[in-house]
Amino acid sequence: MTATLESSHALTSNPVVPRLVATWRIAGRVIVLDRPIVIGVLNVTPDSFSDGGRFAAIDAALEHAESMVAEGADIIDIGGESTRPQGATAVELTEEMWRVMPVLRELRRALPETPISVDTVKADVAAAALDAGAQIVNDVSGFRLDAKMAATCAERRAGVVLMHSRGNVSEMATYRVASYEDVVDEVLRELRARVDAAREAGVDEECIVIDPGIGFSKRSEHSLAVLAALPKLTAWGYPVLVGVSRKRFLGEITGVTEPAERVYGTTGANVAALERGAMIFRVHDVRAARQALDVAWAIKQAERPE
Ligand code: PMM
Repeated sequence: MTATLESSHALTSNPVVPRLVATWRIAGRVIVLDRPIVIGVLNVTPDSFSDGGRFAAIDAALEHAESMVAEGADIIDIGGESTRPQGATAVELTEEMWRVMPVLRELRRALPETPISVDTVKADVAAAALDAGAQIVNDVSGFRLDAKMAATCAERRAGVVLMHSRGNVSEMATYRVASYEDVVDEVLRELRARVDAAREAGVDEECIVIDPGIGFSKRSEHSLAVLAALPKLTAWGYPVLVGVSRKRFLGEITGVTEPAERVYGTTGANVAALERGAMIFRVHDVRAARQALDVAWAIKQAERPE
């Protein structure tokens, strides 16, 4: 672990010592984690192609990405395979490429300064996206499902998000694989194994971000326990990402059944995660996340020793 990463995380609860800043290396660029990083979600699944033709869909995706950047997104995460419990059937490689690549190429042209992440479990999609200018691979399987994924990312020195989940694409967002004796211990152990595997395959530690996988093979009580225990994850020294946006556990707590209306619950969970050391936030509602996290962060920065 580099001094920068270790020191920054070790010092966040000790404001007396000057704070060093953590970084995330992503294919030749560096993201400085000196404030919360907001990742805007750009799903290019069939639902997003449902009205209008294909070109209209690409235009709409671009417009959506541009508005997320205008609202304060630091990174755009583009995904062509749904993991939602109701809609998750594995997508063929050619179909996923067809969904993701044209949008990604246009995005690269329209927003040359914005880092692009590709949300995929397939090494071939990751390779094509990285070669077309994406810098980050966000793998919700933590490199479990494609044996070539780690080497694909390592060769290109891509930024990687290693997320905890269990099972394959069609079961990972369900409760089928959600039985735990001690959810925090097991998630930590299983995610550690993914980090170790990535390191062994040559992924640079400065490229790694870890994610406990909120709502993935986890019931609400599991997601809450894992969020409460985030300091155990941040203690490893890798930047921590959380994806709580609009998720089912928020609906179960608040009674809000429509995912798009869960922005207040999302905000609460993001701020609670920031307080526990998460620095990267994957969200649908960028404006709300940007403002809430910037304010919570400013308060944290104003902490004084007792
Ligand atoms: N959640 C979803 C998809 N991709 N990636 C990461 N790293 N973390 C997450 O929590 C995550 C993810 C599912 O959410 P969506 O279907 O609403 O995009």
